[in-house]
Amino acid sequence: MTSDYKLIYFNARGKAEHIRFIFAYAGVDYEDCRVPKEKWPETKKSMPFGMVPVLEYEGRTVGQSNAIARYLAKKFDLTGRDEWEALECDALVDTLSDLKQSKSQLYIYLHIF
Ligand SMILES: N[C@@H](CCC(=O)N[C@@H](CS)C(=O)NCC(=O)O)C(=O)O
Repeated sequence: MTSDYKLIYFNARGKAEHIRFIFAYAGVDYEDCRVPKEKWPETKKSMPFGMVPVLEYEGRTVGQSNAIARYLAKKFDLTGRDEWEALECDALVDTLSDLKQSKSQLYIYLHIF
């Protein structure tokens, strides 16, 4: 049986793992397509903005990890009990992005300077 959803990313956690968590938590089947490094240059040409993660669903394709995560969270009723809790979910996502940003800035600083 094929699943309705296809998530395309590399064989890494990176910007796709929170989307995989949403599928797992919701118990929804999806195709976890992990592009091997050697196939990336060819695959990149057909990805929106040449980047992944990408979600395919019902013949449509979209990129942007957090937009995909929010869309699925809404569909699977994982955005909290009310608008305030939905806001708290969004705030948590943005805080995690800030933390990742600071981590990569620290990594660059430690390895370049
Ligand atoms: N804002 C985008 C960024 C996506 C992004 O940076 N994807 C990287 C992997 S983490 C990528 O596709 N890199 C390969 C390339 O640019 O060729 C998102 O959150 O989905």
